[in-house]
Amino acid sequence: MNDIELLKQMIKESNNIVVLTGAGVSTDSGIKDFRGKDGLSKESSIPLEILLSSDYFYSHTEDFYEFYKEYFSPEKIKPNITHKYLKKLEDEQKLKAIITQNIDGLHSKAGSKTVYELHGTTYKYHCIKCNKKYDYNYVFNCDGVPRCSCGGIIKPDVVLYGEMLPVDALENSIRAVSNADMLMVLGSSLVVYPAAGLIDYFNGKNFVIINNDETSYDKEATLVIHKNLSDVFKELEKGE
Ligand code: CNA
Repeated sequence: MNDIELLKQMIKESNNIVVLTGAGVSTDSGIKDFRGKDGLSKESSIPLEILLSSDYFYSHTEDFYEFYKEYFSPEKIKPNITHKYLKKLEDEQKLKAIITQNIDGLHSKAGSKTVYELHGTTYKYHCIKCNKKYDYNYVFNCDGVPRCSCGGIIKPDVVLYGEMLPVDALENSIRAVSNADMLMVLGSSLVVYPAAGLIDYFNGKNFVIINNDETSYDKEATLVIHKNLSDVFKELEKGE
């Protein structure tokens, strides 16, 4: 049996699949990842852990937004075959939850319903002074730093480096992984915690990692596929 046939077999025998996704699921939608071969960390002169930190947001708000708006514009981006395949698995009631480190909203755009966004979303914003809510249209149509009607600075509902993860999303994720019979980790370098640590809660049968590069969790997985995600899901679809 080759890798794809094995993966197909695992999906077939599982009824409580949970998927943890990272930036690699969205590279084929045109959004660069951080640590892959064409990742943004190679282009940026300032480390991303600083550029996207809470400290930097408050101390260099203009520079923060200049980078953020160029890189995270949600316009025109569309779900790719991986997002769509996961939506189909949910419709078939095999997949119970997607836990994502991504902030691009593409799983929801693909129609997936149970999505835990551990690092928040580029679609939602709030004023740091009065907490009034804003959407991305408002923020991306403002020049420079977006301001609230009260004069306060508007901040993305994204978890920046140095900030806590949303408690609900984290608790729901732990519960989902603990109950899963299959865990798939897709397109993540698994170096960002606590997201990567969720794997430790898995007690089920099949633990699958699909990623271009090696990860430090590869040796713990039942199946590791070092291939492009779109190619893998195209092959899965072809065989149906
Ligand atoms: P990462 O550290 O950039 O790792 C991505 C991994 O995916 C790398 O190991 C790549 O080799 C692999 N990869 C890239 N493209 C593919 C592909 N097509 N097929 C298979 N493998 C691929 O990203 P992580 O998600 O692990 O790191 C977590 C950070 C990155 C989170 O805080 C995210 O918010 C943040 N991030 C999010 C986005 C987004 O929302 N789309 C984009 C970039 C970074």
